Amino acid sequence: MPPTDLKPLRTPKAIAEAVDRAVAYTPSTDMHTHLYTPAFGSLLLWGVDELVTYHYLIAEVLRTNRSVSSEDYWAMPLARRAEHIWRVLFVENEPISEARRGVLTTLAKLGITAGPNGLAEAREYFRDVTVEQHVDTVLRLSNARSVVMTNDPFDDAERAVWLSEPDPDPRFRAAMRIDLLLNSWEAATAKLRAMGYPVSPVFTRATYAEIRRFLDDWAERMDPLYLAVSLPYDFTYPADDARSRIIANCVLPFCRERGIPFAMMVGVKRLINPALQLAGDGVGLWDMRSLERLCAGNPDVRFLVTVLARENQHELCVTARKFPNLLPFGCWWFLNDPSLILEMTRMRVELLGFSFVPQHSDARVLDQLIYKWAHSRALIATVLKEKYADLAATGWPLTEEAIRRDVQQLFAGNLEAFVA
Ligand code: HDL
Ligand code: ZN
Repeated sequence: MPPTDLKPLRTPKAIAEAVDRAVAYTPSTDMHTHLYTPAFGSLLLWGVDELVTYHYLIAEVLRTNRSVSSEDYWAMPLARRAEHIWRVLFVENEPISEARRGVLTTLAKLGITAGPNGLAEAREYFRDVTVEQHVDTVLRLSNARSVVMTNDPFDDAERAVWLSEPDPDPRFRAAMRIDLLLNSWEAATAKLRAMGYPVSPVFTRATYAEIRRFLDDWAERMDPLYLAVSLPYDFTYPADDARSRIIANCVLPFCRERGIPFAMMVGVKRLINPALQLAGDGVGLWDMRSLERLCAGNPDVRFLVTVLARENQHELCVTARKFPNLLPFGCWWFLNDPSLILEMTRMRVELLGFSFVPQHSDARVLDQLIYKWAHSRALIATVLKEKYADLAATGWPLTEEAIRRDVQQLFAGNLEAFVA
């Protein structure tokens, strides 16, 4: 980073150049991904065949070439699935969508010239690359300082790795994910009992204690930055259901006593087309009065929240203005598109200043960090240039030092402070 100039930046051009420098140089903390350290083996997805068969692209290929059904698609081995997607979505049709452009951005930054032969060339590139080398390459190209995983103690494969006490990699931090506990209590009781936590489907004091013991044991093992859950669009709190009982009697006390935030990702309409499997989820509007009640009723608990419906974004910003213990984050899933990232980031700066986390990658495949951060950095820079130019137009003495401080806050500082 060149020495910053404390001379006020007066022209849009000078401001834009300072923003580009700060955004390019500032390392990010990626607060939500589905990545793992190499110690987790095949749980960490990487390489071009995984990149090309990302579930976003499965949804697109099935509608673009309807002659191949989802059953036909899933019957193919991975390599054939990748070739099918490449042919339909990149060769026979322009790779114009965000998920397709992302693949090409990643290949280009890896030095693989993207063209109709890109899949074959990329396979050649990956032939003698080790996963450890690739983690270093991808984190460097993404300028990601650290990556937060999604760690599910109910997942048998992942639990086995944790129990083997894998070597930690300080660049990868844990987040404890409890979807089964909060969204499928019946199934969770069976798993908890099998893990040695004798809970009963009926909520007794003993059952609450066993759920807490489970959360404490796994927090000791994982040292999570936060406790996370994906909740459906019709999530209501409080309600006369298992989810509300567990949140009130276990989750909120756990977060309060352990001093970590509760991260709620709300708005999924699970499997509106089951045939698409991971690609089959839809989106729904959330009645955010539940968020108001949670934030108002628990001022000593910090909430990280991202919502899936575009139509919920303005209310999330307004609610965050009312509750300092609420930190909005990211342009999640169906919102991770240029037109919506620009709209949401402008709204958030206008209503929240810099007191939010503008983006997370949600990367499922290691290589995606490259494009998800390249695309978002450019978009966040676009908004910052507009807003700083508006600020400078008031005569305010804007400096590059201030811009660097603000960008560090957005890309890492806000989250690190909120989880500390
Ligand atoms: O629940 C989640 O964490 C979501 O991000 C889902 O994993 C979703 O399938 C996804 O990958 N979105 O990007
Ligand atoms: Zn996710």
